[in-house]
Parts: sequence; C-alpha cells; structure tokens
Amino acid sequence: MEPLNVLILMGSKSDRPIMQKAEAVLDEFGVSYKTLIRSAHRTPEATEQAVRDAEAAGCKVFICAAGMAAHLAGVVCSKTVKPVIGVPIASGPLQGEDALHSTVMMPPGLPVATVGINGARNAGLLAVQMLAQNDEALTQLLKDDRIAQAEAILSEA
Ligand code: RP5
Repeated sequence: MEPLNVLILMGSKSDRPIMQKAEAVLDEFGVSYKTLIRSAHRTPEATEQAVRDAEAAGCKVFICAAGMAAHLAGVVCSKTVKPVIGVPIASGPLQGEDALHSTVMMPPGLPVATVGINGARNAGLLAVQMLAQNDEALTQLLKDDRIAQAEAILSEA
C-alpha cells in the first residue's frame, strides 16, 4: 500500500467545494492523500483519532480547513508535531474573517501555517513544497509549475 503523505481534514461537507482545489493540486503532483470530514467541535474524539491513524499511516503534512470559529487546524496541531496547514473557509455571516483569525492566531509554541481565506490551492502547493524538501522529482515539478505560471501571464500581455 502506498504510504499516506497528506491528510486533508475539513469541518463540514459544505467545505468540500473549496477543498477540492487542494485535492486537485495533490493529484496534479502525484502526492498521496486522504480526505476526511472531522470537526473540532462536533467530533472532537474522531478528529484526534484521525490524526493518530494518519500518523500511523506515515502522514507527513496535515491540511485542515474550517469556517466560522475555526479551531480544527489548532486542535490538530495540538495532537501532532507534523506541519499543519490551515485553510480558513468563508462560511457564515463573517465570510471567513472569523475563520482567518481563529486559524492564524495560534498561541506561541503551536504554529499553524495559515493560507488565505479559501486558499485551498495554496494549501495544496505548500504541502507539496514541504514534501519536496527531500524529493528532487517533486522539486523539479514545482519549478516547472512556476515557469508555467509565468508563461501563462506573459502570453496574456
Ligand atoms: C465549520 O462551520 C465548518 O468548517 C463550516 O465551514 C461551517 C459551517 O458548517 P455547516 O453548518 O455547513 O456544517 O465548522
């Protein structure tokens, strides 16, 4: 069985349309991942279990997406020393401002690398960059992606 590299957690199925962009990046770069719906508030024990199971399966990076009072990334961070990437989701009346602050403003000692509101693509890319630290092939794919981005912009001029 292929080892698990990334676990994507999201607080609700309503977060899925955004988080599919993170999955698309991991598919694009051939990175193995698993996606689960787990909530810091609604399913705290199952969230902790998901972290334990993922670590046992070799998971190297966690991506955690939640909206409103978004504590999922912080709770996962409290249960692992693997890097945690937080994605604040624009759900609810504050449209992600609440989730951004809840995700990014972690106490000293418990870092969550937070991307922008709904920044699922960047979360996927940051996970790939973390994995690429020890992977020449992934590093080359990331360089190719930067070149492709530049070419796309220049071709529009
Ligand atoms: C958060 O509350 C979820 O991550 C979601 O963004 C938001 C709303 O959840 P639902 O009411 O759609 O399940 O926990």
